[in-house]
Amino acid sequence: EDGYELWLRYHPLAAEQATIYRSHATQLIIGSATPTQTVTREELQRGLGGMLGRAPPLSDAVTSDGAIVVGTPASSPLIARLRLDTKSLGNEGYLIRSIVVNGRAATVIVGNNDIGVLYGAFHFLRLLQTNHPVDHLDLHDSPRVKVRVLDHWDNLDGSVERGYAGASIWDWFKLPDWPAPRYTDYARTNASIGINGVVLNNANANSQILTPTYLEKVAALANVFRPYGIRVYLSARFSAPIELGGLKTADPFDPQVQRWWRTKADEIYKLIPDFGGFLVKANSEGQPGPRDYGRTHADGANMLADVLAPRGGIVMWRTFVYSQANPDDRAKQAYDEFKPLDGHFRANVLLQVKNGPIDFQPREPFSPLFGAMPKTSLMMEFQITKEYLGFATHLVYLGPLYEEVLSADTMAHGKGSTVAKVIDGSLDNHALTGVAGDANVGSDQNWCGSDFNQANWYVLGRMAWNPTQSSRLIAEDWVRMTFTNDQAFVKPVVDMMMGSREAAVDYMTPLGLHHQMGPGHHYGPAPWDASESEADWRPVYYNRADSDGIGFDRSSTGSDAVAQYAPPIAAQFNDVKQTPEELLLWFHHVPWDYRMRSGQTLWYELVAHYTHGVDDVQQMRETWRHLNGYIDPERYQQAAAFLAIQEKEAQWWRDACIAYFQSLSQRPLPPGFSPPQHSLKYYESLSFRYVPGFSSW
Ligand code: BDP
Repeated sequence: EDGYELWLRYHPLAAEQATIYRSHATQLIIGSATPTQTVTREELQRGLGGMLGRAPPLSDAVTSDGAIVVGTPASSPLIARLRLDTKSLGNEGYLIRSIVVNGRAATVIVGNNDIGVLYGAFHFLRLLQTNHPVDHLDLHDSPRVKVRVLDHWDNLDGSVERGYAGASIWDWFKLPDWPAPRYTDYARTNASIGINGVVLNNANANSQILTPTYLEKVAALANVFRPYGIRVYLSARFSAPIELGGLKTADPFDPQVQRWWRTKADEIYKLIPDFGGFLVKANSEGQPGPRDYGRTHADGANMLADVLAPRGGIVMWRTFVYSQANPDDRAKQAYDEFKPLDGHFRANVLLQVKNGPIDFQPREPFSPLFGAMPKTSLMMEFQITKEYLGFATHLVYLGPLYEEVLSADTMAHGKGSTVAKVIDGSLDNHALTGVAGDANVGSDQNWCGSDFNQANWYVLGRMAWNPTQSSRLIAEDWVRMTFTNDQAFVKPVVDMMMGSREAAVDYMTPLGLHHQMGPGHHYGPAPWDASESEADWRPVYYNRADSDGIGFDRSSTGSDAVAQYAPPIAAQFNDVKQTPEELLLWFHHVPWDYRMRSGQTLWYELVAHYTHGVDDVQQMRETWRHLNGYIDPERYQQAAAFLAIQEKEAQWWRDACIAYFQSLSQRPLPPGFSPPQHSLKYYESLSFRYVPGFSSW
């Protein structure tokens, strides 16, 4: 067991269960006239064959009870005759129903299009994988979000920015002639959770990807992905007309620049007729952009959007901008820059907004852009790779983080204006909607650097499909599919996963602290660090700790970032007493002796939270220790070893942070809490030269 099969393992089911299911899988009626139909058939044969011991024989007609009938009304006269109501399913939806066909009990998996049918087939397989009864099925589902993409931060040299699962899975050197089988497995995996787009290259883009040599390689990947309903997108470097076209400018208003992009788009669409479009990181962290020419982000995005619109392409334009010339408060800058542009973007532009105002911290409040740009389509950007959450070795299930953000109420149109409704377009009636996840996939045999990290890929796909789903139920599906259906294993593991994110918040950045990680590589604690060249890359900029207290004053007496939220939320965050304590130090600078709701001081609670985080990880290890024997030794032992690393590093985080903050608070440790294992000097002296995912050495 090396984790390669992810959640699509299809291992033999327990004998009793398999016997029941076999009577519901006696024959398979499915076309193979299109590539998508063919891969759907193959997946069902593989899945049913694996789980039941043999795949049901293919048939043209329903002749026995237990038939499975799969397809679209347009491609199957048999399905057309059933006159199922498929209107509500849209382009990508499906229904799965137990009905009588030709006097025989059958299960039908039907969509309006082949891709919906493929999604339905994966859902049906999941029912078996999770031991769900299949005799009275009446399911239908369709995605609530249109563009569901993975953003790869993969560089052309094979490195992956913030990648903790080995090198890039794209072997550019061997493409286009060698489309490795792994690409097909990648596509199957994505389709199984409804991902329908892939941005192949890093948002910090190299314009080489737009050269004919690379576009041929991109086209080869697109050919592999197409049957699985997956479009390719590319990160475009805004200055490509200069670098590749020899122009003197990349000014979006320059006719030559516009012509260059039009010709480039023609070239791309000739090779890849269903090319999805561009992702652009502009005027952010040194990337070129329209601001270099005195133009706005809307000017830049619209120029590219106009080029792509005739071919159905879109632009995903990132709002992750902060100017280092303006260190007032980085948290305010995306809003300041983009909010005034509301209503200025073309219909085929999606603004890609990170979930919080800073940068994928263990906990952030939702970005104030959600709800603030009603005339613009905003898509969500979540990070799947755990840059700030312990890399590959910490067990942190991100479902609760995603759920917390999506269920947050922006109050933009009164109560119930959740972030999920901004994202699925229902709040302001947007048809173009999207969710992106910054991928955690690499060339490691287990794809994600650890088996538990696979759950984060899984939950991203499921929540992109339906942003109101429960992360606990998704975790349960994942555990059953990935490990076992044994309830004695499933329950404690799901509980452990659900608590894991809060544990990481506690041992890293409790009570609203943020960005306390080591400079540059973001590995380990460094709350004292002021070595970075830019103020807003320094942990001390964010914690503002001194002898009086700790926290970033973003209230009206400070940076006033709170004013970017809708009035009721702004009022809540502005008031130290009403601010949820989990975000206290995000919004307020608070004295060490400040009285918390528990009646204890802030200093006490800070120490208690750090300690609690470590205790939680110890508890996770304990839970895992009791589960030896339920799963294969290979995956069991790796998780056990990684939990040991996590415990060691949680302790390091706690001790280093307490040592530093104690040097400022000058308070004794509250009774009952053990002192840091080493001196502050020791923690400060640690340095890490070679850390994965960070190549700027
Ligand atoms: C930060 C990463 C950096 C990325 C940047 C981005 O530290 O490596 O390039 O975000 O999203 O999280 O563009």
